[in-house]
Amino acid sequence: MLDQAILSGLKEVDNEVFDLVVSEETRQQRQIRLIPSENYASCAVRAALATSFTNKYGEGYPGRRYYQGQVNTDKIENLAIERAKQLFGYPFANVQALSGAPANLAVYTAFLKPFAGKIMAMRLDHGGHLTHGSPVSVTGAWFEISHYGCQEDDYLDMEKIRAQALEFRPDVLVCGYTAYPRTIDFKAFGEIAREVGAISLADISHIAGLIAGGSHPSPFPHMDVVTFTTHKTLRGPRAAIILSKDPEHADKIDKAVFPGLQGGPHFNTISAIAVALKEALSPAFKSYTDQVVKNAISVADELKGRGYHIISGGTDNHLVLVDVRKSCNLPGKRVAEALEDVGIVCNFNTVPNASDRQKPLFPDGIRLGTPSITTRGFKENDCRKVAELMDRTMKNIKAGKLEKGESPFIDEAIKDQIAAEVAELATSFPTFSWQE
Ligand code: DSN
Repeated sequence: MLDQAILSGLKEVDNEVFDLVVSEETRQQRQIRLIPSENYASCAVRAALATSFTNKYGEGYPGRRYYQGQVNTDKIENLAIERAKQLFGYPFANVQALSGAPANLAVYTAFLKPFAGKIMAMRLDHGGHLTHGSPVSVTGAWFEISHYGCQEDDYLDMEKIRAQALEFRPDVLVCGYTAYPRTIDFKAFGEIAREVGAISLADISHIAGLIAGGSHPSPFPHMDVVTFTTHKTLRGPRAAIILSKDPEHADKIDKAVFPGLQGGPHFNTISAIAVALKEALSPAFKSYTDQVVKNAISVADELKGRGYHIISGGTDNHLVLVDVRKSCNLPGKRVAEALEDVGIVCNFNTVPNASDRQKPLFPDGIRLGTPSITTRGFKENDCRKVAELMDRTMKNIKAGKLEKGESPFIDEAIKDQIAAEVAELATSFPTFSWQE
């Protein structure tokens, strides 16, 4: 729960906001949250977000500011930088980018000529990100893009990616994904980038926590630059970090972040990053990340055993993609909405090798992740129970066209029964639990 002193201060001033905070807190306790990019930050991280560091301006970098009064802000930023370097092994870290999209834009700004640079990255519907050159993002409008995708077995083929890179000759080669359940071969990506003279960029937003805990191989020393949000598996505040290993690269990145793209950094957020990184350096964090992966494997195995089509046949990380069109002839959106109706919150999501009916807003799949439930203390058996509740829900969803306002459920009593079991399971766990 939030610090009671902060909450009571809020209640006195603004009841409307207070009520929404309490309502959201309750939702997060009562639901089983399977969105792989979400988590529960610790009380310490959230306390750091609410301090007087929010009152301070400080354009520039430690020791080189455009504002006076930096006696504490320089120390807090240096602390976050040192912990990021220690955790990920890179010699340079920028902790000012406001979130993942601005962090990626800063890297492109640092290394690409405006309207002339070339980026090669994963296509959005196979698990890339908007900022990896999607046409609806400025990264797709401002730069020349070549997208790669998964093969028929849903895995990446590094030889094909190499051949494409040799032909396209990107300035920046991007790996790192929002919906790829398998291990990323950073060594191979780094080698291809060096062969074609590109900067190698790993956007590890989804798996930063797993890498920090040693549950996924590290991009160091293979990738030149690494970006990541700090609030996903890493379990910090909503922010981003950019790592690099060459001093010239680090200088270009710093200049791109400030003054290139941003003004004053958010020191309350930077202090919360520092806290999250300290937590991630602890042995308990490694137990958490190992359990995240074990839990994801349990969800995948249980659903697979119940006949569901799991993309790539399983998972090596925190997420599971299910092709529900192939599994039960249902659209992803209807499944995600019905699951939310029983208290299980996931994403409807595009999947590779989908039917020709798949569209971004009407995809064939759902995306599940285990970081949040692992933070709560769920273990493999609990995850198998979650998969069983999902299976019962999906078997109770109507196929075919629904009339406007028509319930997607075949039997409302079954839906109510599942919803009660979901609430009981969810509330039997705290929202945050350190585990040894
Ligand atoms: N929003 C992130 C995700 O959910 O994967 C990507 O930015």
